[in-house]
Amino acid sequence: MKPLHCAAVDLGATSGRVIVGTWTGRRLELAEVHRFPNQFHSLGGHDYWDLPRLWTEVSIGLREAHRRFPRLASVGVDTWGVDYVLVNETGRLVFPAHAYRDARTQAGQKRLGNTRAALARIYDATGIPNVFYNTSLQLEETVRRCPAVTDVATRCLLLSDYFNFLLSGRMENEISNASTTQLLDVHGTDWSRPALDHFHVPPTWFSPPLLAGATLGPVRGLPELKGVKVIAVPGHDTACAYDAMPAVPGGDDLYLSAGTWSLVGFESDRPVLGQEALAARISNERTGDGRYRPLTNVIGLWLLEQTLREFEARPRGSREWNSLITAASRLPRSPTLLDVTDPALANPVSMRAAIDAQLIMKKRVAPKTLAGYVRLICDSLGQGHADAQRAFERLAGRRFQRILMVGGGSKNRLLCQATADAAGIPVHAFTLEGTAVGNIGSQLIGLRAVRDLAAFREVLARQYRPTIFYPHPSR
Ligand code: LFR
Repeated sequence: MKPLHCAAVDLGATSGRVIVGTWTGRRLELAEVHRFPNQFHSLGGHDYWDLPRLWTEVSIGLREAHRRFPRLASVGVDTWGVDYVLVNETGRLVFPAHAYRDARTQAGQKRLGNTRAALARIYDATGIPNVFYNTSLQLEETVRRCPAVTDVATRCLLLSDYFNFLLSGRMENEISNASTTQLLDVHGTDWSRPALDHFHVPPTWFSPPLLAGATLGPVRGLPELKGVKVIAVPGHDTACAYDAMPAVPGGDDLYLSAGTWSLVGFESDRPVLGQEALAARISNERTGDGRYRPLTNVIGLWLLEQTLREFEARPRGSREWNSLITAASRLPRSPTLLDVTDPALANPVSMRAAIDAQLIMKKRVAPKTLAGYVRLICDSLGQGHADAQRAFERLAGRRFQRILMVGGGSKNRLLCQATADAAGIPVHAFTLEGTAVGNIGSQLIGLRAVRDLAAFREVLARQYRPTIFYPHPSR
């Protein structure tokens, strides 16, 4: 067959990239054509995304993709979850795009958390626990504080939906990202009226969610890319990362997409619900084809990224990273671990101070060196991953044989080892851009170049060899 080229636009909260996948029928070759940093900006006490800049970077990347691969067949967009825009019928922004770490949802989260009946009702309806970043809480706050927004906004698009709109002119809500909102019906594939009503969100802001794989039309937003198709891939980056797991059929694999967040979970035909699931913060998000991906969001390498900002000796390049990880690995295992579920770690002014404060509460001394913090953070995340694994095993009646790990964190051998040690099962760490690979896989399936997800994963399993970390429980 002739090689097929698909471009993945993959936007994360701290960096974005455009990657072209070339499919030969037996292998997937990746070429990163553009990468850029991303961050939110604070203004007047709130946090906002710079959307014009993101679009500029996406355009640069796609033009470059087209220059290097003139026969580019398609493009798909995935982004981090929960964040959205409010637009009018012409697609014009009518409210600034807030970043999910903005503290504006704190009051709403507390309100819901304090009403047990409502909390259980919303979890039963949506399968999503009460987390500060939920779209539901963000929209509730917007409508409460700026009620006139309901006069001007006609649609709510998750960020992946919005970029699809900018590219294709079509306004759709794709299911995997829709499922991160806490507004989707966990028992079906449409929006949850009880949840929308609870948070005072106008139901007309959403359209019935689209399954991934659908073609939205040709690119209209960038004249150079005329004829290239826009395909609705799983818009949620974590759904894409899970699609890229070289998993064996049968459900014995636990997935870990380790980046700014650690997303620990698995795939299932049914959700994991009930009081215990809520207490374990199990989030029943959806795959692009509408099945379930029960997962727990562990705070992730955000802890390390933010701690590093406070040290001048921030490693540059892989050599320096390597020596930092080696230095941390030589230290003894941390006797006291951080409580990685502590909300004080979500967006503190100083991460180091927030970590130290937790240790002081536990009557422990804070690390003196950067390597000491790295050790503490990796050990604590490893334990957080294992706690999620045990909760899934208990509540979903599964027994996982291995953990498949993708994302930036899979290059951090201390984190991989700490995870294997705490979980008691091997970690198979894949150096692969999971989110972009899953995005491309969905385009290939949409273009009918690959039969289905299982066939795609078989190719990945043959092509990518993992580094395996076996557990040493005594360490
Ligand atoms: C990862 C991710 C997580 C989501 C968090 C906020 O990039 O999408 O899955 O919980 O960001 O959107």
